[in-house]
Amino acid sequence: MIKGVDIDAKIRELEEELARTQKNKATEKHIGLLMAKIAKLRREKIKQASKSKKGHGFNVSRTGDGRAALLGFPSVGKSSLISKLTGKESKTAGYAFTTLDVIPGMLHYKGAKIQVLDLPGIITEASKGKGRGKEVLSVVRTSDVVVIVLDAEKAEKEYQALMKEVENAGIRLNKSPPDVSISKKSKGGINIYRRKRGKGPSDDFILSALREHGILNADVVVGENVTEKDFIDALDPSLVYLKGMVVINKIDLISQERLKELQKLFPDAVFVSIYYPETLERLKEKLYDAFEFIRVYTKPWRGEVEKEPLILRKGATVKEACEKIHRDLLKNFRYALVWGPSAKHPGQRVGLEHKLEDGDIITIIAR
Ligand SMILES: Nc1nc2c(ncn2[C@@H]2O[C@H](COP(=O)(O)OP(=O)(O)OP(=O)(O)O)[C@@H](O)[C@H]2O)c(=O)[nH]1
Ligand SMILES: [Mg+2]
Repeated sequence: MIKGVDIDAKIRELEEELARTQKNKATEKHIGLLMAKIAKLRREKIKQASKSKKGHGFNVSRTGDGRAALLGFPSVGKSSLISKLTGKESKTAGYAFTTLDVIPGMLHYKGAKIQVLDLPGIITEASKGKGRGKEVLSVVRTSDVVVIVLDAEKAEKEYQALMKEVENAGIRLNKSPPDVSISKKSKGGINIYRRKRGKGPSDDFILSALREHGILNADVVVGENVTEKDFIDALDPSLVYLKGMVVINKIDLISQERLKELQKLFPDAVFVSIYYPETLERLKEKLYDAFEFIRVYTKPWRGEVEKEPLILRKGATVKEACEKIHRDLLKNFRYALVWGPSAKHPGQRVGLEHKLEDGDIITIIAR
């Protein structure tokens, strides 16, 4: 295994070479190779980061219906916000790196329980191991929603720097996995199919990126809007695709003009101050919305529908509902009956893979 520092040096070297390489027909192959190599080294780094320093307060067990992580530079107000959102006291102070561990709090909102993690502030080059950034980012990877917290006075710069760290840590926010499918085969070479002719990375780029991953025989389908970077992402099974939201804090310290400017730059951001309670209520609501929770009601066989719904994420299946009800239910599962939006007809009989929808009623039949 290559050691951390060597990987950094190697990545930097390849990145410099990539920056130097003029893009044209003749170099496409080489660019594909470089990008694939960089991605592979990054993956190695992430793997090492998640392995190191286990049991130092960075492994918080998952409870509640979903997990959000507060990510930001030091002193932007992450700990202050978690206290306001969840009532959990996390030390706050006017100096940087007040928080040194992962502090979990629980936000109860509209019947859902959201675990919110306060994290140590990260600094530039966190993904390369500066500070405890690598570990912080590996905790972020375990969350469902990433809350990027920015200081209103320097939001633009912070945002750019944080997004770079997030990307380098193998996290993709508000994106779906690229529209690329790769079916490996034992012979026949590489066959490239395009959803739209002439769209997507060049054949040379694709061939050389695949070769770098040891793929010599495969059917590859490339979607219309797939960029070179997307294609490299598609080869990377370690990437996580999470929901992201931007929170801009300390708006009590900026002028109306500055606020207007920020609202233009970050149209989807939530603007808050710990001194403006109504902004914190809005933050709770926006955070809750980001999870896209659905409510599913259980009904015992021949019994009444339970009043308390199960809170699941959008796209959840019967399997996830079972897991939520009881650990052993999955083992003894036979089938389920569903009434409501996801059912073709009332009381439809379904299996574990059936996708549930908000407002469904479900009866699980177990052995
Ligand atoms: N004016 C103003 N100050 C705030 C606001 N939110 C937090 N602060 C102050 O900013 C300082 C840093 O806040 P923290 O909550 O400790 O920041 P943090 O992001 O947790 O910092 P680290 O743990 O070091 O990463 C404290 O002095 C807070 O009182 C706000 O909305 N307005
Ligand atoms: Mg803190």
